[in-house]
Amino acid sequence: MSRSDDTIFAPASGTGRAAIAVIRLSGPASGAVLDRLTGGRRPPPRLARLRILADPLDGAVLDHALVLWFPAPASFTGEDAAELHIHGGSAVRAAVLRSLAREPGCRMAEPGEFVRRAFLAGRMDLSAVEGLADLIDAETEAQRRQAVRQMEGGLAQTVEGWRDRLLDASALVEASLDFADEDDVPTGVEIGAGAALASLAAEMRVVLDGAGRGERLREGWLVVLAGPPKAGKSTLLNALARRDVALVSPIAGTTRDAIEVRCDVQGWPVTFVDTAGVHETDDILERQGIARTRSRAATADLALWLTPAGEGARPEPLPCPVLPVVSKQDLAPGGSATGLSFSAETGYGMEALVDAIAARLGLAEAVAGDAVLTRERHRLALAEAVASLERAGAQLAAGSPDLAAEELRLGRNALGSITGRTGVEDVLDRVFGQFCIGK
Ligand SMILES: Nc1nc2c(ncn2[C@@H]2O[C@H](COP(=O)(O)OP(=O)(O)OP(=O)(O)O)[C@@H](O)[C@H]2O)c(=O)[nH]1
Ligand SMILES: [Mg+2]
Repeated sequence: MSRSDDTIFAPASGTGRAAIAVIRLSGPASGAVLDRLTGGRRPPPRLARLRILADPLDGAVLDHALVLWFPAPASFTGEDAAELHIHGGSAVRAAVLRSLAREPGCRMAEPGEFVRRAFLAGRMDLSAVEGLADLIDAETEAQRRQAVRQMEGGLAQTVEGWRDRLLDASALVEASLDFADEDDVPTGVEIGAGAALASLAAEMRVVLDGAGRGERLREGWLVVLAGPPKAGKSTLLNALARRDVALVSPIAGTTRDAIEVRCDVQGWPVTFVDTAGVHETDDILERQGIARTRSRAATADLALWLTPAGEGARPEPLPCPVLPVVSKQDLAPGGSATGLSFSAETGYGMEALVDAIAARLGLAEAVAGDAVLTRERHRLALAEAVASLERAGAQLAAGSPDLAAEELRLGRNALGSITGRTGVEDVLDRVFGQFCIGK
């Protein structure tokens, strides 16, 4: 890790041509750099001012920019910080970055370094940092809601509440150590602490059992489109994606490779996989494609088995739940087809199809408002904490408060690691590494 008293800078907006680009700075030299770029006209704190930015080296005008100055500690990182809202062309950006790089004590930020500084300054806990990363990555409405909740401290508040109660119970146990009598009989204090621990562990276990839901929403669902050749799988994928991603043709065996598209289904992230038609064939490429269909289905949450209207359905067994549907409804409207029928060409039945997919995946129930754990990291830490509490309870009951006290210490550390209070050095790089430069 580079020196933390460096002043760092980076573009905070995306690359490419745009109306404006934002460059942020953070660190002790931020104010001096602003003075040098603006000819001594540093704006008042937290008020945007239009300034001419000039290269301190030769006075050449770089751009006209909106400039903001955030003196410590009231900034995102808690340090002296600044923002330059410059024009969003690549040459403008490059020129301003070049000038900044020449300023003494300044260097380009590493990915996630602004957030890392905010965390180290105590401006955000680790779970809020993860919520922020998820918010930036959120592709759907449900993901955005979950990320905002976590960024605003939903998880941190729950965990800190548990940690406080655990501290109280630990204090009781530690106190009883000082008055330990010789026989191994639990005292009244220990029995009280044991009861408090049991109810706390039970509460934590409920949240732990629901852990999959939050992780699920971050990762999304996988739905395979399967069926015989020419059933209209690729046409359906294009309709779901609302763009032409897969080749469509009247020739059987058009699709050979699996094509995946991430879609937004009523706010939920669902990846649809278009696959090769499943049938007997000698074509070696097609056979590989069919093998791929089966292997994608093995990790899928659902497969739609498409049968064109008017044809007999012969769904092949697949290693995931299968929802049989009837495609090309326009070819046999009013036909006797049973089950859900749709036409990707005319749009008939498409809404009902999407509803049926959402229902089969259980999207609406997937994340109740209170899903708090969103990552494996949280789940493992909470599982460790619950296990420690349960062991501590057993040791208290067995009259070994000293062993129980040690378990409770482990439990506190495990809980603390979720918000980044304790024992997180090893996860910091992973958490901050997921940000792009400028965040
Ligand atoms: N009338 C009608 N034709 C359709 C519909 N959907 C697809 N087709 C036609 O059916 C043919 C096959 O469509 P594809 O989407 O390529 O079928 P596929 O299941 O991907 O076929 P393979 O990739 O070969 O397995 C094309 O000529 C499409 O235009 C539909 O809803 N109605
Ligand atoms: Mg196809």
